[in-house]
Amino acid sequence: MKFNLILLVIASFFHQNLMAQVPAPPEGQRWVLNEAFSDEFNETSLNENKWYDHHPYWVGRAPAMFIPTTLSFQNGNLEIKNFKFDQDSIWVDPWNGETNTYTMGGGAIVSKSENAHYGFYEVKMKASRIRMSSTFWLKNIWQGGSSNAVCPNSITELDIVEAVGGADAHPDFMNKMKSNTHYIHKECDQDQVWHSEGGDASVGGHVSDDFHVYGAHWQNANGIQFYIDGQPKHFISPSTAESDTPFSRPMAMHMVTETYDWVTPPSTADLNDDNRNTTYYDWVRSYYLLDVNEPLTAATNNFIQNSGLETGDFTNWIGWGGSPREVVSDDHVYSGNYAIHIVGAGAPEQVVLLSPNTTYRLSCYAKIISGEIALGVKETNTEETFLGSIDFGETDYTRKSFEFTTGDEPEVKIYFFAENGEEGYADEFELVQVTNAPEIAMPFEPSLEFYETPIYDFATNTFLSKIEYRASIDRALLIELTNNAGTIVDSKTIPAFAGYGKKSETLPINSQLNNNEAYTLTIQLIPTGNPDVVLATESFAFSSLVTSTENQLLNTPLTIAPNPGRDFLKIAGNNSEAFTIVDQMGRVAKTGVLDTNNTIEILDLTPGLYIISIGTEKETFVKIR
Ligand SMILES: [Ca+2]
Ligand SMILES: [Ca+2]
Repeated sequence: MKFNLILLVIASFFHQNLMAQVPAPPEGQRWVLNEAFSDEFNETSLNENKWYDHHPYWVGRAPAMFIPTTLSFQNGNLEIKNFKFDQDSIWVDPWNGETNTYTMGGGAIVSKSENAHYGFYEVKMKASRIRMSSTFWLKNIWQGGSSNAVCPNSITELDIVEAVGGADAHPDFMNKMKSNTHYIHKECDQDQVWHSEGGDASVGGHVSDDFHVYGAHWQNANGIQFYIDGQPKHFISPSTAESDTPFSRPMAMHMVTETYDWVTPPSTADLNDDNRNTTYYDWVRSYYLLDVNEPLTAATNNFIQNSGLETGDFTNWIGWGGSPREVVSDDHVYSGNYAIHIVGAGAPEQVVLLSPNTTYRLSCYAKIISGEIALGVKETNTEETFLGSIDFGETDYTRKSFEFTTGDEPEVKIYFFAENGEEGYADEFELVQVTNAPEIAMPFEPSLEFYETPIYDFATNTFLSKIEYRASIDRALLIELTNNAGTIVDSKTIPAFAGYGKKSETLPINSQLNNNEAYTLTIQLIPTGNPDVVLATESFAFSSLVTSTENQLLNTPLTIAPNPGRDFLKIAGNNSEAFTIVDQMGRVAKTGVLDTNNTIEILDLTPGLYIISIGTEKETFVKIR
């Protein structure tokens, strides 16, 4: 049985976070910074570990060629300053033999990693005011590296924002966040076909007047939610004309200024005007979702071969049973083109050689049609010594992981085991050695709040707290119950790993709460091992209504309307009955007898939360101003 102990919220429920504009994470997960696609641009030169200073696959759309010298760093911004060439440049495209004349320089920075996948991507940008674009987008290349490497073949492109600050003939590009999705499809020996779905929303001003934060939550293969300055705006479902899961492949990140074939190129005067010719990027930040209780580890090799099943078959895998046990290519795939499908009893398995007496983390994405399917690992010796496992029961794809430590035997077998009657899918298996990641500061100001009212469970004498927190580095969370006198009744400390997370945590109470005593449940974000420094805090004050004999929060509740109320309460009860109203500290605020209309005047009560008792019945109500 669960009872709600609503009582009084002392601290504010809502916090403004001016640094990161990420949407709230799902319960049990947290947003963590995706470093390969994040940069504050506060240095004096480009971080060459992360970025190309040009486009690795493209010289640019004539007449603007990508030129590294357009890039510079000033005032904490990356600037791309477009400019007019002293003389024209002729360039022959080696791919198609086309000759183009280039007359001006644009700029491009492109991520060296091509592994941007589901997550949140945002840029703080001020567009130039010429007829060239200021952009932020993700794109991949043909699978296999060229259009004919495999067929059918595809490219996906996610244009988060394309602004053209000087596009007088196309005002939408000056006032709106223009977004697009392209699925470029090519059948064997045929021309490529584009399937595009776009969307836009008003920026609330001219794109060249101010910096704005343009964000996109790439949720899954079928949907992207776009944001302007932290506010959700348009949503795009990419075309499913060629694939049920069109946006499943990872991409590279691009920040680029271009000329378009549908906009007259900028004038020389515009290109020479330093007040108009520059696009400014203050920062770019990217995040992905991780289990709220999983520490960040340094990137190490994935020991699982064919981990995403992208060979299209069980290459490198073994297994037994399954009816069927198969590699599928349908809308049950998590990413790429293939995933595992298993109907129990059976298990796809893989033998992996690790190091002895070493700690590893095994994870995969899975979704379950029926039952609970276990991802596990055991030794390959005859005893098949069990090393660890985790169960999946989620009907939507969820990533789960667990750690295990090898014994003296370095060879292990991983499995995804479905019992009779169980069915599920799995993709993106990962087995990595656990080593501490270098600590990075994430752009999250410390914050804490209860995102749901704490619940007291009588059966187990525990509090359930639903806690939302933000932490720039790994921190700890102190959960504490104190009584009226400020004495700690019970407390516990848990990790709050760097990021923006939502975790559900229980606090067992080892004593009986006293009837009508005031208690406070407090949560504090603290540096690990240092409870004397409080980075953020939030508390709930409440008056326990636990009676020692009945062990009940409330007896049969009364029917009260309106609740919250301002002037009168109307009670479903008998007139002439006596009532008592106490405040949340247990103090009597009003007593009386129900009138013939069963109403009670509450005009004289100060706003807040009260408990009314009539006979053996009790109920809480809120008096509003
Ligand atoms: Ca900056
Ligand atoms: Ca896959």
